[in-house]
Amino acid sequence: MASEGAGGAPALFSVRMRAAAGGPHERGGWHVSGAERILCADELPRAVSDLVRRARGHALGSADFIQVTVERLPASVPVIPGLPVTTLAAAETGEARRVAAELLAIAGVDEGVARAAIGLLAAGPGPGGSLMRGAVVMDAATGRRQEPDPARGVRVSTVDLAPGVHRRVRERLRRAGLPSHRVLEAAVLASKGAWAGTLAELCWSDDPGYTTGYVAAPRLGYVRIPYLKPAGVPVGGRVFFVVGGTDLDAYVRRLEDEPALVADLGPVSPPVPPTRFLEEIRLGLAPTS
Ligand code: WAQ
Ligand code: MG
Repeated sequence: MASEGAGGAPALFSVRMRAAAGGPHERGGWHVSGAERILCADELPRAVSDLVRRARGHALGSADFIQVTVERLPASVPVIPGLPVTTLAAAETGEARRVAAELLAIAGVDEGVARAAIGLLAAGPGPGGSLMRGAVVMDAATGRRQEPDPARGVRVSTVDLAPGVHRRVRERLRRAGLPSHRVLEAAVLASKGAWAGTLAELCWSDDPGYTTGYVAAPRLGYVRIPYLKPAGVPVGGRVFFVVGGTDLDAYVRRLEDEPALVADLGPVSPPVPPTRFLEEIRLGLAPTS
């Protein structure tokens, strides 16, 4: 029987996983995998075992440190909108990165800052070109880094699709021919970022086999860009761009600590030529129209 929260709604639990190889993160292990879920009580056992399996079978190496935290959430969790999903038909990394820079500029990031951020992810955004567990927070006008800990970064946490929506969204992504698990997780994370006040986000994976990245912004939606990274490169990361004068403490608290449920992802569009998408956005057309 599902446990009840105040007011009779089923209680919700945050499930967070982080995994490392070569020891825990705090003792020099390298980060292998992390995940966030929000679930009803009866879904917990299966979800926890899925996360452990995933950490042990990850492309970056099998974890020998896995921490799973299960925490009951307050009775009422805000429900936030999900971004629409568009895929651009970019053909190679040079084009992909030019398009990413243009999208970031349209979203309000200074052009030079956008290019610098792409260079930062390519080089490895952590100290000495290392990977970060979380995201860079960057001033969109000056390029100054704002995250309190530049080795760890800021981690978007306690977010998931609303209970009962997963299957439908996964099905929608699969019908569009997309790797549903990967896209779902990233688009949910980006949706929370947008809700928290992020001007724009840039991301590609540190997984050497995964080359599609994205730019996300309230005005653009979640825009997938194939070949944003060349194949075989084990370096990636995330950059959240914020406008100057953002209350950083409140912003980071929203991303890391305030739970949110994404009502649904927006529509999932078939691949579109980058030039056409850029034109439509400049004309002020919504990504889904
Ligand atoms: N919060 C903030 N930053 C994070 C988080 C998080 N919860 N999780 C990972 N990062 C940062 C960290 O620096 C990683 O190195 C980097 O992002 C990339 O993480 O639609 O898989 O999990 O097909 O490797 C994009 C999907 C996939 C594109 C991104 O990222 C698509 C991906 P990964
Ligand atoms: Mg990864």
